[in-house]
Amino acid sequence: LGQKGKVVWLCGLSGSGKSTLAIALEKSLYNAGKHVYVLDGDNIRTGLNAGLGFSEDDRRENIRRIAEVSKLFADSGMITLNSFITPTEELRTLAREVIGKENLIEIYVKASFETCKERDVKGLYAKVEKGLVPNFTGKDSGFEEPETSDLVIDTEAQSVEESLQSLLEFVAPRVER
Ligand code: GGZ
Repeated sequence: LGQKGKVVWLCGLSGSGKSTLAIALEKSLYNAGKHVYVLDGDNIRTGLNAGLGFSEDDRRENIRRIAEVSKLFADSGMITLNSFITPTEELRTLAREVIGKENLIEIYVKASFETCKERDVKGLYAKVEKGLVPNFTGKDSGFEEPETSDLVIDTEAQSVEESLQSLLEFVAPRVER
């Protein structure tokens, strides 16, 4: 039908602000009349990817399925906002290859491990400190800083409002059709 959606992919550490920004962006784009949908751990790891954990292989399968699903969403005309750590260049390349660079906007939501740990919105970093979370990203599982993102949002340097503003300014003109 010639419909073309887009995939906006937010990567970054747990607690960096990805989901907060994805949900705020969803609201703004929805209010502008766009068909938009957020995929994150809450609706993916509980359903489609229940059973996948945080080993290297599981993360790869997690990202692969998410990329395939968001490609279908994009084909249906949806703007999909993906909020996943996507910790390595290998995984980001995988997503790029599945979705196609022309349909993908890659955004790095940047905040240091220390900052995320201080925020500890969900109390997860406290559990990590107690040794209760194996393979935690930034601790005993790696995070490679993306170097080819289309946009970097520094949530340490900017407030949520400022971050959303820069995100919206960048994304809005790129999802016009
Ligand atoms: C990283 C973990 C882990 C481990 C549970 N490492 O901030 P959250 O809590 O609500 O979201 C994080 C989510 C990360 O899943 P992703 O699918 O985005 O990861 S990946 O892209 O690497 O596949 C975090 C929670 O799951 N969580 N255990 N060990 N994050």
